[in-house]
Amino acid sequence: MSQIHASQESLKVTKDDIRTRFSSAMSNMYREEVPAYGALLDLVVTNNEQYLQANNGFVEQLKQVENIDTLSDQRHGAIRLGKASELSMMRRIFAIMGMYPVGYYDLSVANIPVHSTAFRPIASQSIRQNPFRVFTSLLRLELIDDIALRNSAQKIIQARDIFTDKVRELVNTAEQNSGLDEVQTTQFIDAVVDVFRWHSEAAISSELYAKLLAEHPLIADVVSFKGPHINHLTPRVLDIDAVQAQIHTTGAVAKAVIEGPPNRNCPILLRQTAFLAIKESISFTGEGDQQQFTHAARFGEVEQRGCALTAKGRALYDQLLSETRAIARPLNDGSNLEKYQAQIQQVFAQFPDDYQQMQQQQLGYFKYSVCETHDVELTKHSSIEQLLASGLVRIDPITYEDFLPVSAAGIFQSNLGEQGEQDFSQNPNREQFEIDLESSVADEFLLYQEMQMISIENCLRHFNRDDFSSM
Ligand code: OOG
Ligand code: NI
Repeated sequence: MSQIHASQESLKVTKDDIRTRFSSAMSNMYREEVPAYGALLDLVVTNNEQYLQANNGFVEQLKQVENIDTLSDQRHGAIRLGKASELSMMRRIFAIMGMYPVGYYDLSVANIPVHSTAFRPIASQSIRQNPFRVFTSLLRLELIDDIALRNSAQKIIQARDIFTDKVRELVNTAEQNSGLDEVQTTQFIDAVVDVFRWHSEAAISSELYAKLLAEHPLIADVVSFKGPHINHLTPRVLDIDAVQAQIHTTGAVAKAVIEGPPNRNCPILLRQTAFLAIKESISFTGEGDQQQFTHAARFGEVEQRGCALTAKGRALYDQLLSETRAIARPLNDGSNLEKYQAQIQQVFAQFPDDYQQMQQQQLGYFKYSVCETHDVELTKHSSIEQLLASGLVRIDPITYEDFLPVSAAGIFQSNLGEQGEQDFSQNPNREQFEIDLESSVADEFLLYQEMQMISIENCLRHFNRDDFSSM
């Protein structure tokens, strides 16, 4: 009793700090385990420094919405889980770091038997402090046609426990005491990083591994191991085209095409590229099972983030992307890269490449803020549009914090080594996902809309308050 009391009173580490420490602990672990990722990080730091030095206007804009000093520390990661109890436990773990499920992604559209969400901070202040996100997928065994294989996979997953007692104990402690103190935080981060470590021994026989691999490499990746190894980490870059051209200097092989929108003056949503998964030798359980396989799962990625789009803007993006892909779909071997790039540039010319137009046409979400210098005579009760037009208020794009299903599918596929045509039969099951998660997933559009609304209200309050004399 007295022990519980003592820990309740000790100083709590904030969720934002736990997330930041966790993100950097994961990065250190991954850097040690996947050397090309370390080389990629170095490349990104240099690229970002050069870009910021050469683009002063951009620095000003970015400062309005983000913490410029930690740009090169910002990243996301991805994991793949096998069963509902793993997903709901992961939700509890991430909540301790201030990361909550946002969005539902159905990857079955790209013939990948998973559905996913992204755990991420939600409040503007928390995002500004550290936007670390984890793209989290749950395997959908029901999409395996071969019933015998489905049953064996299910048995293995049902029997496994990817969490240690220490993790469970600390999660319970955090939930009961509304947080963790300094000592507990260190233990928690160590214990959770261990969950995401790579295991070079598979937890199954080579015979079953081969069967799972033949069914789908992703199924083999989820079912075969003791834990859900982090399969990539992704630092943020400001000029992804420049980084793509240099990925080969890390010693790894770059993915052929950058996913997402084309290069623009006003970046939107998310552009991503990666180096292909490294091939790691694995051993198997069972007397005398000497079979050797190399497993391709772990890779490195970079992302360039731009303006979050409204539902209208997103519909336009989706429409233009389908138009492009109806004419040229990017092949993993890069053989049609030039044709695809020319095509996407041409089709996306229909998407205004200008923040003012994007704001006027309600295609993007913006943060409104009061300009520091203003000598125009103030009028009470002016609307936000009037304040904007008179230059008293500025707009800056709100950064997109989420993911894109078609891009995610491209990332999955380039790293699973699949070359074939995609089977786009949609099969979403958000309801089941939320049951398994034991929570609903937040609607990304509502979150951005709220951020925009709050910024507008702050401006209106600033200019339209009754007490003008004190300004
Ligand atoms: C996740 C791929 C999705 C992204 O950046 O779109 C992703 C995975 O391969 O498990 O991380
Ligand atoms: Ni990713």
